Amino acid sequence: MHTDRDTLFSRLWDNYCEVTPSAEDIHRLLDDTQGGEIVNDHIALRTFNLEKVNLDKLAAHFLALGYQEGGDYHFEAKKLFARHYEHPDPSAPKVFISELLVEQCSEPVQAIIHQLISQMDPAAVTADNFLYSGRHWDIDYPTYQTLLEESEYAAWVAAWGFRANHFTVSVNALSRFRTVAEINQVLKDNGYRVNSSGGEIKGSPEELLEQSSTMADRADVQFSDQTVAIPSCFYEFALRYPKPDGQLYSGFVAASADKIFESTDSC
Ligand code: OOG
Ligand code: NI
Repeated sequence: MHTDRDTLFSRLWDNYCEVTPSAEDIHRLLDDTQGGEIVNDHIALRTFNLEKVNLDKLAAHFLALGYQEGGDYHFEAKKLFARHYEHPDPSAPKVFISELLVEQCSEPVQAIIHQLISQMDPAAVTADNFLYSGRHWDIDYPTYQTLLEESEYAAWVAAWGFRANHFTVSVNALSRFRTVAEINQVLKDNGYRVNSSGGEIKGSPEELLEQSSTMADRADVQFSDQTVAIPSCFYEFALRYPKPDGQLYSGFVAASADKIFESTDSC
């Protein structure tokens, strides 16, 4: 496992940019106008809750780097569970890991997911590169579509495997942009689509967190029978507010997260 946090995040970033060219463009857009470094608020990863690849297997890579467990989040309709991790060093990006509760899916979907994961070498999950190692199985396009009908999340993980699903710009750390609304305007002025599910701005000052995200880019996936461009990854923006003790809120807001998951929807 990685002993160096910066190396891990820079590998995750490079791997994410390979299928998310808009992130680099937006990064440049914000960076150019403020002339400084972009700070990552958090990244997010997705998986299935099967023993071989569950949330804990992904989290182990971050625990090894000194991360600690934060909050738990439940998404009943989407059949997801998530937990966030944060590091004692406040400059370290937070990590949001979710997993699909496979046993709650239909029998055919469960069978597909078990079959995909059975193709994996069990040693892959502890390898240095696991968190940005992509897909470890073959899948054809009709199988992807079967998953998509029932769970967009299942289809996404089946097509993309293990990689950062998004990076998140810390709006607090930007010098020229102060609000999520301003960021959304810049995105739209530059032709990007902002996720509007539940409103373009998720959360509120009262919830101590406001967020927005782009709709995912599309990138080619080589299915075993054909290559198809499908939603890949998206970019997110987060503005955190101080708690009564003066420290910025470091958790997530389940109702907002529920809508952010939809940033990889096709429409
Ligand atoms: C995670 C969605 C939730 C947040 O910041 O609340 C999220 C995902 O799409 O995998 O990123
Ligand atoms: Ni996020």
